[in-house]
Amino acid sequence: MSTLSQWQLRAAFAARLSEMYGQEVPAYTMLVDVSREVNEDVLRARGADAERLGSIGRVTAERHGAIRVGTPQELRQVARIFAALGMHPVGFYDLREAAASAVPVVSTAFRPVDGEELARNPFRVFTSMLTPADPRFFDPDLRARLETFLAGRELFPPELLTLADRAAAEQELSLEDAERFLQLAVGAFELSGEPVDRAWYETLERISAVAADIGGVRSTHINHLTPRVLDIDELYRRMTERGIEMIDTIQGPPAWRGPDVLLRQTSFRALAEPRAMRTPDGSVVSGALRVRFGEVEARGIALTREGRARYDTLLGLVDQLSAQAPGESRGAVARSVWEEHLPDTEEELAAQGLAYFTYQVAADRPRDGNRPPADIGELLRRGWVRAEPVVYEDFLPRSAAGIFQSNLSSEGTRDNAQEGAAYDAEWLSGAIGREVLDPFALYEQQQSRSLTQVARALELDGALA
Ligand code: OOG
Ligand code: NI
Repeated sequence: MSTLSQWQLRAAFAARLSEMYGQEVPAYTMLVDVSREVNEDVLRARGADAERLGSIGRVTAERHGAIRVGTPQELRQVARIFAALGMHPVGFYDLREAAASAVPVVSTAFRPVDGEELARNPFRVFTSMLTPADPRFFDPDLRARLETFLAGRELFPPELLTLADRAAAEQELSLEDAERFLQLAVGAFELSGEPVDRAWYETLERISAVAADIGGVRSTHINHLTPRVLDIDELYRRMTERGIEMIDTIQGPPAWRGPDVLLRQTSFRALAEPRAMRTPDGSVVSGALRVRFGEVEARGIALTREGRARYDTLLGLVDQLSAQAPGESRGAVARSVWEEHLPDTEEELAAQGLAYFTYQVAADRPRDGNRPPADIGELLRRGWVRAEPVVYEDFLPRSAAGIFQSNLSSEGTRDNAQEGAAYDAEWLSGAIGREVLDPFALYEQQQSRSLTQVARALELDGALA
């Protein structure tokens, strides 16, 4: 092997980032170990069923990272690095209003988009960009200072970007270039030893801890790296038993009897990390910052637009009912809402068009000489085809905001009397210089391609829908 392909670069980058982050944040290593133990136990207990949403190999290696940058230019550079790894921007998340605390960012996720690439290595990175132009957080003077500060820093060395462009253009790198690229790329996300200007950092911190983490320093760093677990309730119990103080909830859908859908996540605050600080008189003292955290997630089936609308409505209903019954746990309220309003089998989720599946002709389909029915529901019922759930590969804005918020020590400030700066997926596409893809369209495509193949294999005239 004399070259590394893009997926091999992606897998190597994820593995090296994980090794680096484990050295920086030891609690991460514990989280990865406990996740692996839980996954092995679930596999033993549930057998093949445990792999319904991904092979154990994929799930064990699976991580998402989170990074935060300051400007559209920095975001464009990040996009070039991820393009080298076969990762594309998917989804637009506006977290500025999704949290009670000040989280002045808009985000997207870089990830592989086609099924084969996802199966090889699904590494994804939730990427947030600061919004200095939003007057609810930054007055004109602070905005100007912040923009000047950001314009004067360089997060990614030119050599890294050149190698990234080469990998994207040629879809591979020589071993030597790959080694250099990986070193530079991992290095760009390492915590810097350069002293932090304490007065500047604190000025931003008064507005938002997230703003200080992004715009208060001259470098960037990985904020967290999240393993995937097959039983997040059990993981939560085991981490708590080990003395790790988790945030008080698991975000996203509740634990319930039906299929896992979308994404459930929980986290804990990492320890304060020593950072050199430069004081106003120019001397360097040792200080500490507590900005990084540990997070873990369980993934479920991707919901269609209708399914997602149902999910959002149910969350609202859970809020309302929990407010009316303060004595009851939110989890219990959510479970009963779910049981009342969401079908509890994959078959019904598919039949009602609430979730995405891919379809294959069954190897043991009936061979009685009859023509297959031209209806997907009938084909499933009569054993002609099988359905496989499509895994949710994206994020949830409300959960993301909840995770940001629960790990902040101060609320910061947001002046709601001001009109917020407008951002949307189209704006972000323009800023990045690449189209921000619509996650629903990607899942839909996966499903409809499989239906086309089934129709062809069974020689059905019309299209299946
Ligand atoms: C990103 C927070 C969101 C998730 O998994 O929803 C996130 C950040 O803290 O930078 O990572
Ligand atoms: Ni995360």
